[in-house]
Amino acid sequence: MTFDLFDSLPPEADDNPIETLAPGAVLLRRFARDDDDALLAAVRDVTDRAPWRHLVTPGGLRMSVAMTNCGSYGWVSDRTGYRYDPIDPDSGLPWPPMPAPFLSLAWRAASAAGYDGFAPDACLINRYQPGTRLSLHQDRDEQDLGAPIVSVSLGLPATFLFGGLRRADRPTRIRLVHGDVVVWGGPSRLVFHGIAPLADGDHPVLGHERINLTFRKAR
Ligand code: MD6
Ligand code: FE
Repeated sequence: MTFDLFDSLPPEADDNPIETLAPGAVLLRRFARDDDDALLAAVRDVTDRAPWRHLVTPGGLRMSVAMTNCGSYGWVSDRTGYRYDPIDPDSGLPWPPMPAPFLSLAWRAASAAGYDGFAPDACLINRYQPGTRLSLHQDRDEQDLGAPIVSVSLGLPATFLFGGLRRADRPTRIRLVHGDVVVWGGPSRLVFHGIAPLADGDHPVLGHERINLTFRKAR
């Protein structure tokens, strides 16, 4: 595996390797590291207007991840199901617009991964605290499954569970740290994935939290 990874890299990319996780899915280690201040300031602008909340699954369980959204559509879950909604149900207002640093990072990461012209219209923002987990799921509520998803990790490290196309496929465990970006689409677009319970730690920028941004083309 190590041989494949380094063999596929152009020589100048040693300090920013593009690691293939599966066909269509790549890990850009530390790609967003230098954008962290701008991204986190933008997260604060969003959460001032659309505060963190714990959604309820259609089965009635409160999710341990706190969530909010920005962009033209937000992903929401309630007793009636999952959907993309242009209105924040908590405020009755449209979601905050997608901040410029979000759009720029998502476009650059998608492009580096081989997906040109990515123009997300939704960003789901997840907040994890020690013990928070996200159980195995597929992201399949988007209309255009041809577009990739760009996922940015900030703060405490997490163990990403990357499974297969069947729920029963045993996931591989991938450590994601501050600034890591995962881009996936194509044959991996509907892979089951999740986050193992977050281990406690003290991150220099985010303390006891992990924040994840996932950029999508919802419509
Ligand atoms: C997380 N990410 O990293 C959860 N979904 O906190 C996701 O659920 C996810 O990273 C779709 C595509 C990429 C992801
Ligand atoms: Fe997901």
